[in-house]
Amino acid sequence: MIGVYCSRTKIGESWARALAREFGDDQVDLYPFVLPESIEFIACWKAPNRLFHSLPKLKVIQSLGAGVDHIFDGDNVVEQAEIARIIDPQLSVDMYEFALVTILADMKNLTLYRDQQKDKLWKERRYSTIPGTVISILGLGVIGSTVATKLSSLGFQVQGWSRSKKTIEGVQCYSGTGGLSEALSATDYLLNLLPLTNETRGFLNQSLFDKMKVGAYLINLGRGPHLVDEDLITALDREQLSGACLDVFHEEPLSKEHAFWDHPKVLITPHIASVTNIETARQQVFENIRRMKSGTALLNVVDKVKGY
Ligand code: NDP
Ligand code: OXD
Repeated sequence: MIGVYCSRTKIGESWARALAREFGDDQVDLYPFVLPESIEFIACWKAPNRLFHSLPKLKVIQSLGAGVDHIFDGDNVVEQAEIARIIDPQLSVDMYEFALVTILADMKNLTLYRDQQKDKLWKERRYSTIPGTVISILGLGVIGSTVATKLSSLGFQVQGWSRSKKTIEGVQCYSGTGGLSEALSATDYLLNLLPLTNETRGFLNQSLFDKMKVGAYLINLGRGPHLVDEDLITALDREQLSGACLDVFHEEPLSKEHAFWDHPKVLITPHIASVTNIETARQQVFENIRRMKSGTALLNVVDKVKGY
């Protein structure tokens, strides 16, 4: 039996329909589960804490997104089950497009002019150009490496940082703490595409901002808890950073009381940079169900020790 849990109800229903078409209605149990004791495979996004501990036959936990922090953070890792995630070229391309438009909008001062328009203010500001702009990407995994390659092919100067050293054509790759400081000091745009783990939580903090080129711009596309919110506000207020685009937050939706909403240098987007597309991602989920049944190695398995 295949269980489906998605915190976004409509998306859960769409996955359940797609799975039922492929494997039969009687094989799919959409939360709240009717037959929890029969579920062997769960397709999930942000399931309630410890839900999977109540599924005695569970063999596979399939994240319906690229990230798996919702499984580790939610205390939903169960010893007997493997964890798999979505790896889909469409997800990487969508992320690239989002990063590109965010960077160009800031380079050409579009949000500033939108604000000035409200006051009918005609005031020019210098803009920057692609060859003169340095972009640094934290995380050179499936998504980060695609974003890096594509931005580099447009003519940006691209640097990237990861746990293990990478070689990517057109991208200056760094690893380790020394390498990171060097990369940050030259950065105009910092794009976070790290997974959320115990090691990366709170990584975007005051000490990192202090190492950045004055006036750099932060784009957080990873997870909310990568960022120490108060440290960002301080860095923006004392002009260490010129602005930030935030797509992910500690709490989603972002609380109406949060200081980010009214901050003139913060652009908020509702965790929409790159969304799993059922059409392009479903085959790998179907394939993992078949592989579980035949006892062969799963696709896109997550390392339970590393947590990503
Ligand atoms: P991957 O697992 O493929 O890549 C992760 C990268 O981060 C790897 O290069 C890895 O290094 C590096 N990394 C992990 N831990 C550390 C560390 N402690 N220090 C330095 N580098 C580290 O992930 P994806 O590229 O598929 O996705 C990245 C994240 O993007 C997701 O986890 C998710 O949080 C976020 N995301 C956000 C979306 C949105 O709409 N906002 C949509 C999709 C994803 P190494 O290669 O050496 O292992
Ligand atoms: C993901 C996400 O991890 O949507 O896929 O953030």
